[in-house]
Amino acid sequence: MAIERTFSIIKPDATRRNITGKVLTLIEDAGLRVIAQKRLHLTKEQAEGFYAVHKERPFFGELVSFMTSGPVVVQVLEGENAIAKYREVMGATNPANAAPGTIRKELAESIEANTVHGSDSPETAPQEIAYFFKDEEIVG
Ligand code: RTP
Ligand code: MG
Repeated sequence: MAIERTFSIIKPDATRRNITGKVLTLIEDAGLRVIAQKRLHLTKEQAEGFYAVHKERPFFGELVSFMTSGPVVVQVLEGENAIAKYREVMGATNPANAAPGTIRKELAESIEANTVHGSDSPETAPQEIAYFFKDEEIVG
């Protein structure tokens, strides 16, 4: 299996509850390695740009206000099959539908305040990484 990189955001509901370490434990326990990380407070423009794919969706405005409601932690994760593996570790978008042991089942508050973001494909992962990180900030 290929070693891949994926992009992760620990969302404002997790920084507000001071549980970023619990999220990180589930990430590392799954065999994923954090090779870049920083804490940011997203601007409205950054959040709108990042989630531009959802701009026609009814929840877009609320999503942008949630994602700018507090600090986030952005990360690059590396590991075997990292993109699909992290989606598995995250669990379903709605925590009510997420499998036991997943980040969203164990830690998320709601379909919106769902604790983590992860890239959904080999096309989006490098684009999302480049949106937040310069090459020299990533130490593999
Ligand atoms: P993400 O992009 O954050 O990794 O989550 P995802 O792929 O599982 O879900 P996606 O459909 O891409 O939705 C992006 C984020 O928008 C919020 N959302 N709110 N109120 C709603 O019905 C609703 N649906 C989605 C969530 O924060 C979701 O993660
Ligand atoms: Mg998504």
